[in-house]
Amino acid sequence: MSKSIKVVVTGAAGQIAYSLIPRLVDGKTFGDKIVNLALVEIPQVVDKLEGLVMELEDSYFPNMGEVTYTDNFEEASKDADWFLLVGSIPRGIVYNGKKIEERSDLLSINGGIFVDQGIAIGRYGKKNAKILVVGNPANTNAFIGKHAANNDSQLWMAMTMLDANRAKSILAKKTNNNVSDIKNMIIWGNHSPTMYPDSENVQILGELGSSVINDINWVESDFIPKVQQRGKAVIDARGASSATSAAKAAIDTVIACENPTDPGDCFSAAIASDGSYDVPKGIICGYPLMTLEDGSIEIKRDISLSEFAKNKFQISIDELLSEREAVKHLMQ
Ligand code: NAX
Repeated sequence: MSKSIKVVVTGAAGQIAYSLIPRLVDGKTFGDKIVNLALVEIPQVVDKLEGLVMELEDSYFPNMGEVTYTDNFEEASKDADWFLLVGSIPRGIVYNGKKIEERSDLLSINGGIFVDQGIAIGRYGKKNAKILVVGNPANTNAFIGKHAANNDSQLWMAMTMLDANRAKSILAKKTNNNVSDIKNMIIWGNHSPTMYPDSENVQILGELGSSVINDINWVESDFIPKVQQRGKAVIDARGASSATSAAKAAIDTVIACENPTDPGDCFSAAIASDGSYDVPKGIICGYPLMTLEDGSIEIKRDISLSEFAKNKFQISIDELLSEREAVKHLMQ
């Protein structure tokens, strides 16, 4: 009999989740494992999930196990292997009578949510649970959640795979290659407009990006800002934020964690710094990661950063430190 796995998804009635959830049970993301889903929403919209569950049933996914939905995160957390934390309060909405426009307000409100979710995950999630935070501000939400969980055997990540996929797509076009020819794509720092997408250490058909591209003006004035601002460009064009590409990136992250990384490659996600690359310990920072044969996930440590790269990366580290400062009242 196939093994089973339990996956919790928050924000399950939102637009990313609508693309994401079917792919969790399609028999590809978790191989032949039976996937039990626990879908979580806020009380105001949780009933809508009945419709999603009906659609999942009607789709007939052979690998779909039990599907439950709830507004009770603690209940959903019990013995879960994976947590995809997509739900968060977006900028621009009115929350408790106030329009949420400042990043500091966003940090504070979502931070509060992640304290409670972190406590539940630490207490009720599996010992080796993996947590991927998608809801923004993703790195700092993960930082708060990890602190609240207080369970170091679990792995907290914030999603930067979408940024890596965007960067690969731009580099593939620039160099007339396939996206699959681009490896070792690293997003350093914060999932925000300060992120540093690394065009120097990327491998294009096995050659270092620094020698293939060799056009610092294009890198600085075109490539980096395009990756940093791609989310906004999608919003401007679509009238809504990235959804299907964000769902694909979350799936790519799960697959990258569930399977050993090919030698010479890495994948992008933000995890707690252990001091690697001189990043202050504890902040959730975008790094090059590898999944080893035993399933453990490690930072790839042999990347060399140019002075140009170090300067760009430092801007994002400084932003993460200022976000940490803004939420210190939540770190009891
Ligand atoms: P939607 O507004 O469509 O859906 C979010 C859902 O989360 C809503 O249904 C809401 O009711 C629910 N929710 C809010 N608080 C919750 C809580 N405490 N527990 C459970 N559910 C809760 O947003 P969507 O487009 O799906 O985006 C979700 C999040 O992803 C946003 O924060 C967005 O900024 C973030 N993104 C992150 C990306 C990344 O690369 N890390 C890229 C895409 C996206 O912008």
